[in-house]
Amino acid sequence: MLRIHGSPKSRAVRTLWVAAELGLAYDHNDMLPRSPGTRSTEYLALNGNGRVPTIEDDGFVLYESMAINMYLAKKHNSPLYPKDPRNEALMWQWSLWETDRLDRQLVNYVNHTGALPEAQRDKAVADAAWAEIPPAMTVLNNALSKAKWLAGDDFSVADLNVAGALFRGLSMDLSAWPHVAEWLARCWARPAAQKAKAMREA
Ligand SMILES: N[C@@H](CCC(=O)N[C@@H](CS)C(=O)NCC(=O)O)C(=O)O
Repeated sequence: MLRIHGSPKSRAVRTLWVAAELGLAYDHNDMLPRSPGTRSTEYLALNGNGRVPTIEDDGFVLYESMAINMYLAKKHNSPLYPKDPRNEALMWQWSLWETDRLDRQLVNYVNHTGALPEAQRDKAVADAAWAEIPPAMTVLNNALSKAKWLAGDDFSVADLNVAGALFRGLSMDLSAWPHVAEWLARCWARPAAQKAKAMREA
């Protein structure tokens, strides 16, 4: 049995999205980041980082949302996992790229410009994050000006991983990056994405 640890209001939304795409049954430990459950001895034995998401798949423990999504798609022989080695490599490239260039930057920017209570916001953190976001969005926009999807001719885990991470982009002004805006809307219009989004917004 698959068990997914992590609230849809966290990066676990990406894993819940892939699980919906694959039609997987799972047990959900809906646990917010930094909540007591993430600091329990039991959870820290699974993921010593105390972060979410983590999965347990018949005893196999895995954390890091991008890796989890690739693993689940491959294990279930999904067409979302690119078969062609170059497209597979592009999926790795874009997933790692997002983690490096945009992931924490977007979270920091959104948190420190509005999501956190005002007293906890730090303008320096928001500014440092914003210094990195436009160049990365331009890289993504250029790629999407030449191709409909990030790794091959069809929607794949490459798109899911990057679009999942850009969830916060849905509420940002993306007019400077029209190809990103159009692609992001297309990715999040998928029924499985809408299901994950509804869980997040519940
Ligand atoms: N690179 C990790 C990041 C995981 C992560 O930072 N998760 C956040 C929630 S979105 C968390 O659990 N934060 C708790 C903390 O900072 O202690 C992944 O993609 O899974």
